[in-house]
Amino acid sequence: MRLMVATGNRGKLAEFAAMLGGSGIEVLPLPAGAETPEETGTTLAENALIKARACHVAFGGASVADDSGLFVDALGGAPGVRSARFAGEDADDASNRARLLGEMAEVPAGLRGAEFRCVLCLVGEVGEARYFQGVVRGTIALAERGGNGFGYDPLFVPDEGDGRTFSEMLPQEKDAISHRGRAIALLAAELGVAAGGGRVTGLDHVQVAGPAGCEEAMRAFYAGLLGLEEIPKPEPLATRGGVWFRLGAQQLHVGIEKEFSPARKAHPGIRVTGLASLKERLSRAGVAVIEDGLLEPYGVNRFYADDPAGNRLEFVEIIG
Ligand code: ITT
Repeated sequence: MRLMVATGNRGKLAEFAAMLGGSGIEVLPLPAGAETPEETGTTLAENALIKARACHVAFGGASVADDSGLFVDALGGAPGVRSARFAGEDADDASNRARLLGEMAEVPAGLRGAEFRCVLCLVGEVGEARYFQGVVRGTIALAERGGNGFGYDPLFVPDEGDGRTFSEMLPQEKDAISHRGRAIALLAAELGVAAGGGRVTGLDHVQVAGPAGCEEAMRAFYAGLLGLEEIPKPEPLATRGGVWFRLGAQQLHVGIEKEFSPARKAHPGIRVTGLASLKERLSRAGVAVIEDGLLEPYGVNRFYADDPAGNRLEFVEIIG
């Protein structure tokens, strides 16, 4: 599949290429000389649609656009949708950062919270639009640090990190937790590919169990991250809690237990192709991967990871 990324921002394009390259999706930049349209929307989603739609109309085929911004608590959510033009119509990354530092000069350490938000809009072959979102929380540093990334990266310290700014991280470290990385992972799942390659083809089985209230986290993990298709609850079980997914010819039931005991961990086996890239994708999303490697003499390559409810999953690649 070919996917044109409707952006004039080289930093964004590099992140799309890094995450989707090798997945079987051919990531194309805008043709030389092509420009993105004026962003007249008032929300990230409206602007993402404007850019993706214009690209689809001009060049045909599937197009994706990203609209993103930095929302700073102490500035009432500014610069937000106007992040690219924070320092004025001729702003560039350096002048935007300088203005942000200026506005934050008097704001004490405990009140420097902020978040990056990203909305991707995918306009498919026949013109239908689908949206994917990602958010990352953090704080605004007192001074710029680091040389990687782009935009506000030298000033953004993610809460899930170790105190480094995005610019001090390796690109793959940023992608694993960033607003765009999260949105691209959801896009990849929707397209049926692992961000980084591979496709979940089917599972053997089975019932896993989680504590009350974990449904959304389990859905985000199984549907969002693994890309499994959620299906309606089977009729006789319509009143029972939980979420169902298709597993090849069978079904996976993620049950919600009132008195969940982590000691009752399930151990479902999940057959995949592209095991290495799935492992990479899970690692990028912060899911601990427990290495096991190639088990002779069966010729079975496998690894284990824990889902949000603590169920240990076995991912298996049958070779040959
Ligand atoms: P396109 O519209 O051509 O995609 P743009 O840079 O104008 O590129 P936006 O309109 O979405 O993109 O504006 C996003 C602003 O937020 C821009 O100033 C970016 O530098 C900044 N930004 C978005 N994602 C970022 C990230 O991952 N790291 C740092 N800054 C980011």
